[in-house]
Amino acid sequence: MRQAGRYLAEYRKIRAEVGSFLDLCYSPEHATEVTLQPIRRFGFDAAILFSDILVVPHGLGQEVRFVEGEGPKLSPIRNAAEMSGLSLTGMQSTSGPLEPVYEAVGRIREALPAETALIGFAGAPWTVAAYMVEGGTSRDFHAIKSWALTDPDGFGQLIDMLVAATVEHLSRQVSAGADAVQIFDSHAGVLPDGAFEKWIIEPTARIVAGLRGTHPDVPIIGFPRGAGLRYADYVAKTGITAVGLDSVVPVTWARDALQSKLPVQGNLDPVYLLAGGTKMLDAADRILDALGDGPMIFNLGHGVIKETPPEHVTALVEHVRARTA
Ligand code: 1CP
Repeated sequence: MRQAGRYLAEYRKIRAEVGSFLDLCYSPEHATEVTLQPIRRFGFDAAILFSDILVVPHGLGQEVRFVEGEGPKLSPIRNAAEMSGLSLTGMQSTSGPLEPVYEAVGRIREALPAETALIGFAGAPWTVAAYMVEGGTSRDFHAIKSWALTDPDGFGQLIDMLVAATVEHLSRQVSAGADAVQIFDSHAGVLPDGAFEKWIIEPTARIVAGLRGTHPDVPIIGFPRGAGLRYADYVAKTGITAVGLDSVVPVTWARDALQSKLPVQGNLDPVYLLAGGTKMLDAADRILDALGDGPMIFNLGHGVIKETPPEHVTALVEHVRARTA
C-alpha cells in the first residue's frame, strides 16, 4: 500500500531530480529505483511497481496532470459522446505510451532478490472511471454516480473500454515479469446496493477471466475498499485469488466469511503506523490474533500516510516478523 513515496527521504530526492510525478512513472530507470527503495530499507516480502492507476486514462488519450499539493487533474468525460477522444489503440500496441511502465517491470524483476515477489497493478474500472468522470479527486462522486445510475448503457461503454484496457495493461505487466497483480477499487464503497454488482463485481470478473486467458496461473488480489458486507459477494463472484481488506472490515468477520475461502491481505489502519509505539503494535497483534492461523498477507488497509516516520515501519516489520517466525 504505497510502500514507496513521500514519507521516504530517498524518494523525495529522486522525485525532486525528475520533476513531475508522471515523468517519474514513465522513466524506467527512476521508477525502478523508487520501487526498490522500500525493499532495501525494510526488506518486505514483496515490492509493488511504482506507477499509478491514472496511467491507463493517459494511455487511452485523456489529458492527465498531477498538480503539486492538489492531486490529479483530468479533462472530465461526462457522457458517451465525450468519449470520442479516447481509443484503445495505444494500449494495444507494442509501441504505445505505456511501454516505459512495462520496461520498468522487467528491470525491477531483474534487480529484485529471487525470493521477493513483484506485484503489478491497475485500478478497477469503477475507480479509474471516477477520476475520468469527476476530473480528479472527489468527495461525493455525484458526477460519476449520476451518469452510472441514470444512463447505464452510455456509462457501460466507458466501463467496457476500461475492462479491455485493464486486461491489456495487467497482461503486459505479467509478461514483463510481475509475479502477481492487484486490482485497486479504492472507491468501490460509494455505490448504492444493487449497483455494486454491475459496476464493481461484473467488470472485475471480466478482467479476471480476461487475464486468466493469457496468464492462467497468475495470482490476482482484489481490493474493493469500503465494500462492507459486499466483500463476501465480491469474493464469491469475481474469481480473484486473494482479497485486500480495508481498515474498517471487522477481522473476525473477515476470518469467518472470507479467509475460509481465500487468502486475505490487510488491514492495519495507516494511522497506527503514523502513531507508532505500543498502540501500533497492539493493533497489529489484534490482526494477527484473528487472521494469523489462516492464509494471510500482513499489510495496511490503505496507503502509507506521507508524514509517517520510516522508523515506525521498521518497528512494525520487526514485530510482525518476530510473531510469525
Ligand atoms: O507527488 C507524489 O510523489 C505523488 C504521490 C503519489 C504516489 C507515491 C501518487 C499520486 N501516486 C503514487 C504511487 C501509487 N499510486 C502507487 C505506487 C506503488 C506503491 O504502493 O509504492 C500505487 C499502487 C498507486 C495507486 C493509486 N493511485 C490509487 C489506488 C490505491 C489507493 O491509494 O487508494 C489511487 C486512488 C491513485 C490516484 C492518485 N495518485 C496520486 C494521488 C494524489 C491520487 C489521488 C488520491 C485520491 O483521490 O485521494
